[in-house]
Amino acid sequence: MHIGIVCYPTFGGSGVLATELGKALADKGHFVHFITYQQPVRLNVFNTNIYYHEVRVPTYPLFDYPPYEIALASTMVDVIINYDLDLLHVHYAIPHASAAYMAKQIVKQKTGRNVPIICTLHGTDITLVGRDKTYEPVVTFSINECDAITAVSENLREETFKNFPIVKPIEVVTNFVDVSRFNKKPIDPFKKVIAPNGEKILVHASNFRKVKRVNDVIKIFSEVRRYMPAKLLMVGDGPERSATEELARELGVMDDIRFVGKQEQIEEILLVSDLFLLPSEYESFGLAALEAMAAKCVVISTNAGGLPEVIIQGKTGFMANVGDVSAMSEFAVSILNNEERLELMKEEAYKHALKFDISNIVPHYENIYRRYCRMDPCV
Ligand code: GMT
Repeated sequence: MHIGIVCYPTFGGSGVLATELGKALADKGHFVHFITYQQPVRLNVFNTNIYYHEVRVPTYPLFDYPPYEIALASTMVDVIINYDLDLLHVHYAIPHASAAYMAKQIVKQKTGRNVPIICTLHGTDITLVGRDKTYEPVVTFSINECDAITAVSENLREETFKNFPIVKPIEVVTNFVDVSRFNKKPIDPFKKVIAPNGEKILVHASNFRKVKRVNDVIKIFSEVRRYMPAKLLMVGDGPERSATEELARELGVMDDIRFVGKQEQIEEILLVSDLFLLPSEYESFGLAALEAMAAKCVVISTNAGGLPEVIIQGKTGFMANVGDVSAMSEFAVSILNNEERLELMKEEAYKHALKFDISNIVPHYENIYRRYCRMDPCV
């Protein structure tokens, strides 16, 4: 098949997922065309089946806000027609679903072809941004105009129906992970640099937005430090970073924390870590938690959104109510003090991650594509 993938090119979960999907589809022989404003960060491989089409947004002194959506729709039209795409798969509804609707109408008028649009809802496009009155009518309309809609968890599917008058079915296709990428030996010298005296290593990775409650990560770590020597790695960057650093200084734990910024090789970090902290206000799924599990990290998180669909309480990790720092800290201390149980849970986390392996999930997307494709069976 000739597949167009539209996504954000950044470290955010939706962009990571879309890029990994495109790479997997290309490995299976499909021709994959990424359409976005920058080379996606995880698109770090050479594959002759992968194309990248950059959306250029020409500026003009009149534009305080350059019209990205129009530039995106025009690029979609160009790629659909010139590369004879079978379908367009857009990730994150805003503004990709409405741009795709526009592109579809233009292609229909120009060529008579009806190009199927598949839209995957990822989380904040529904639970945060999309619900804003400023966007809601366009989001609802454009999602309803898609040929197929998918959500990354049962929870997100329910949230979508609860918050938007969607009149079409939504299929759940969960996030996935390429477990083989995480199934490696940890780099010992790297571990020694971070924890020279064999301290336990905790890690958090996110875009440091409010929804991630990054301050709770620092509070949990500060509690753990009261009971044992430990190190914390903070991966990523975003608006809450400086306030979080400030809190770490206030609590006197900054010397044991490293803010390492955005990292492409997240697996190297996860592989040397013991616990992954994710105290989010909401996660539609929690791809970061799944990647941690694939690297044999025990996850301590909230029970918000779709996280209970990913973590098995007491077996692969531990979940508490949003803001319950003391429950999450208590669990962290108790598991880090129990080497045997820690090792057991790491193995269980890995085993559970295998259920979400790329090989199990990508065929679901291919089945959806085939359903809407011109040819049957699609090639
Ligand atoms: O977590 C973020 O804020 C980034 C966001 C995105 O769309 O890039 O992630 C969302 O999509 C991921 C991939 O489907 C999910 O695993 C994350 O749970 C979800 N984030 C939220 O719902 C907050």
